[in-house]
Amino acid sequence: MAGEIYHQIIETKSRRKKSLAILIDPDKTGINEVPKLVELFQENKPEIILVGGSLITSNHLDELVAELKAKTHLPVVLFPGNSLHISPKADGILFLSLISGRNPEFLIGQHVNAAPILKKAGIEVIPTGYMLIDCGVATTANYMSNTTPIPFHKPEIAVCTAMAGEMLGMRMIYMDGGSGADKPISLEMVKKVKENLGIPLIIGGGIRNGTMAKNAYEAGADMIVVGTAVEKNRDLLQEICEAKNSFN
Ligand code: 1GP
Repeated sequence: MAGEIYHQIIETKSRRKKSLAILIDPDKTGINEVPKLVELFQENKPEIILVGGSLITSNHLDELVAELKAKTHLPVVLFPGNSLHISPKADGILFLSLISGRNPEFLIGQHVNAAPILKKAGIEVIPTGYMLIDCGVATTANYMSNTTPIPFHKPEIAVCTAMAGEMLGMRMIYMDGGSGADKPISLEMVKKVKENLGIPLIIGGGIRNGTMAKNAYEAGADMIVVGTAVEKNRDLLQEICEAKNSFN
């Protein structure tokens, strides 16, 4: 169950510091790119490397995780789209329950399949209330999960959903506009959720520069997740880390 990785997240939060997770999509990242990425992470250090996505068509997840682990000391944590996206080589997994949706398959179904595999693998499991927010484009996450995201201008729904997630025992809430979202989640929504939440709040989707990162942190994100922007322009990592460091 939740262990060292979660402990670090909580510890960082309790010191009022911010964290950064870089999301690596196995379909967009070859094994040969790992050394360059790791080099980049040495200068601009995220707290966590997330690996995964809603749909994975490549077959090198295990190899990618192993390579990342071999080359860096950063925790490598799975961000799975379903129970097939598990690598026992990872340090941990965001055990996502898609609480913004009403599809039992992603609330508990996939988890039943995953539980014995995770138990055997012995990797750290972090129960995470996962909330998809409509940020302007149809995302793979919405389509693959067959769920309706929370409307962009309905912070009150997000607040109640996040509160319910915490009451159900989730260890973190991850609000996600989806990979490559047109715009990030509204700062008003982030702020209102934060005001009503005791557990760490993760914000991701459509964060494309240092200002957006700063805004999300300022509104209340304990951790932000950046994928697409850094995938397209590796140099952006420095700008985003600077935004994080301005709080730390
Ligand atoms: C997607 O929150 C992550 O699930 C990251 O989104 O790729 O838009 O940064 P981006």
